[in-house]
Amino acid sequence: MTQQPRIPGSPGNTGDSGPQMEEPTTPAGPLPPAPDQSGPATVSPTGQETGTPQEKMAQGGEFLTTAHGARLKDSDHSLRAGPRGPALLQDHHFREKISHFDHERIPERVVHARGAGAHGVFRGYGTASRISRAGVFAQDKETEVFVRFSTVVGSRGSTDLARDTRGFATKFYTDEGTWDLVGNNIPVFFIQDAIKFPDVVHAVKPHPDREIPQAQSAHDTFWDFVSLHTEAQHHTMWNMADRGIPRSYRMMEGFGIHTFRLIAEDGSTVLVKFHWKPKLGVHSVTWEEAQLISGADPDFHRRDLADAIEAGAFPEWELGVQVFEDTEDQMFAGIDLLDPTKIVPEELVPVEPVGLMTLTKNTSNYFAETEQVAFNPNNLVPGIDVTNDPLLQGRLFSYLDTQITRLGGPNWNQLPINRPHADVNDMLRDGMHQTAVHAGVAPYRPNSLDGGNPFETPDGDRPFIDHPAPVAASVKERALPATFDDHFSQARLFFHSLSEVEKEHTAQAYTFELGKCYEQAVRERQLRALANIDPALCQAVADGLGMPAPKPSLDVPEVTPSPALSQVGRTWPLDGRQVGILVGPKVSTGEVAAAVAAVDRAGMVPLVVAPSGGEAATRLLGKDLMAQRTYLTARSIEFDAVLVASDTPPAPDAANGLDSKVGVPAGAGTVDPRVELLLGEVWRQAKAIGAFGAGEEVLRAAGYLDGAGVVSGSGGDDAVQQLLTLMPAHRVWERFPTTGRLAA
Ligand code: HDE
Repeated sequence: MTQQPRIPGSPGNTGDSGPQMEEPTTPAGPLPPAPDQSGPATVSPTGQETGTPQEKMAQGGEFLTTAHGARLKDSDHSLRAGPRGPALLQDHHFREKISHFDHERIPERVVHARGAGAHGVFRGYGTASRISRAGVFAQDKETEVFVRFSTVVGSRGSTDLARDTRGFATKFYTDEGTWDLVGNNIPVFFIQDAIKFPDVVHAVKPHPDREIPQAQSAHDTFWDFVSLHTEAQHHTMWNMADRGIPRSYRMMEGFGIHTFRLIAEDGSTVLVKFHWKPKLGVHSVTWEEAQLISGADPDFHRRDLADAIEAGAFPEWELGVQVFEDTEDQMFAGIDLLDPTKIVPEELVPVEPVGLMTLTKNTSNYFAETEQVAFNPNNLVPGIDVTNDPLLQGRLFSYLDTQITRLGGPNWNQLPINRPHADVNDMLRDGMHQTAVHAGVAPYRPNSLDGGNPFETPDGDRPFIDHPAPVAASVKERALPATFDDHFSQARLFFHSLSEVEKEHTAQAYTFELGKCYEQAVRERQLRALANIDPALCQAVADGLGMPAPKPSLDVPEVTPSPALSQVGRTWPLDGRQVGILVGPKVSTGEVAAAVAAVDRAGMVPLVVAPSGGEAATRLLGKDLMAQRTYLTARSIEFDAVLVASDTPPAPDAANGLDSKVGVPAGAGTVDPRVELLLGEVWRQAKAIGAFGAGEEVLRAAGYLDGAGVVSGSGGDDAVQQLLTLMPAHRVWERFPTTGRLAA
């Protein structure tokens, strides 16, 4: 029996009992491996395939066996000296099973431990072919990709919605070798020189004595570091802004951060910065939502990505480049292109699209794919090269090195997910976990014994070329150029590019984080840094902390805002957004069906929320409609808008809501307290709210009917059409309170 794919919002999600699966009784053959899961190349140096498809499968045969293939009769009882006797050492199956289990874990990544991955395809537009010889950019060329999104700070089991930077790492399995673009969702980094990386990571990780707090930057050591190393202020500002709490991996930008060098067919070069632009726009959750999510659904981003792909709402990003002349000084408009704490505003140099990435397939084994995938900025292909960015230079060492511990040896490239899709003939031999059976006797060159194989690639056959970039005559020293010295003006540029609401959120985030610090000296030092970025922001945060605001110690520069940095003011597609439709006893099923159909037509996911599930929901809604959530299992965080489709009287029956009536005086209110809670959260999260029919009474009774971003329709379809006028802006921005103090 094959398991039905689970559609987001299907009955299995209500927490009510879903369809019973029968236990299969007939052994079925193994599934064939997916192309990217087939075993590592077992190609001999002379190009002979040495592995049969059967040998390359991870699992084969119908019956349970030991690891050496002996068929087993019983895997549920250990071998013992009688039913009440001690276990016997000779039980090889028990020892093998337990021992393998004992070694199932590998070290988690030192940073970016928590992640989610998906497969997809990248299609070149051909627009970059004039500046790079890399085949991946050729017009309509399709290249398989694997993407891993991640948080940076938390452990593997931590929450998705921590305030943090997100990793955005893409492996392009190109015909010319694997290209890894290992980026983040924030275009700048904390430090300018890789040698400080262990320091910043030690500072942001939990305190070493008690290992608290998990997955958070709101603690003394982090703010101690960033206030002492003021180059971190720009990146920190992005973290404190809404970018630090994305709505979805599907709604994040990605950035290569460093400046890279592209090499064209004729050998000419340009400098570029890579940008991933999500088709769905850049969106965030509110801080309250982030905190709710961390408790109610810590897998929120992981689930959102997998559900969207499973439902066929394939996430898409356009890859773009900002192109700069490869000049000797590598500067643009006073910005040092080698300084990874600086951006070049898009208004000065537009992002030119070069291809489209579509994620089309979820992983089938988290460990084999998302955990074992190993990214490496050294993985470059002909036509893409590095620059001397001192952060990038250090990464070129770190990623190769880290996999040796994490994946247990030097052969991690042979793991199916890391295996290049181009031919490999590398003369690397042996080592831990070697799985290739190399033929031949001469893994060296030149040789005469293996027919001279492998040969070096002549120019015409597209070898990787180390671009002969000139190296300025200099002295050996531990120093960065003076052009890296300005740590504040771009943080100010970012802050001044935000809308007033986004600025308020940023001020609140600083206040929250510094409020969690115990050391007064750390808070004072960070306020001094804020004074040099923006005195009004410094004042707002100081007020929140109940501390005096220091004066700037440097001239606060004039900046020209970059509107592209704000998330407010544009409209975006709604694919895969979720709309909760609340129903109650007096529901009109025809109108609910119309609302469901309208949400579906808009490319969104309707989730009907009924007082309870199971047969009671069927009695209420009839056979053609299904309740995906109940008042008890629904929570505001999973809805992008809510439509109240009927009355929702106070919970009649304690068994349904358990403590839902606690604190509600008898006879008070006419709305179910669980619905009131839901509406209150959705209101504060500034999401669109709609109603029709008796639903309007619910909104009136709860006090929301005349509020901003609340609409009512004549029926189900009309109410959804009204919601559709609000949702493309992502939030009802005017609902957020502002103080006026950061308006300028
Ligand atoms: Fe990383 N980084 N990093 N990093 N990084 C790792 O590699 C490192 C930096 C980024 O999903 C590690 O395999 C150093 C910038 C992502 O598997 C490690 C420096 C950017 C991922 C490492 C940096 C990144 C990592 C940990 C300072 C954005 C997750 C496990 C020079 C451009 C990839 C691993 C995945 C992972 C080192 C700075 C992005 C230890 C030394 C800047 C997305 O090698």
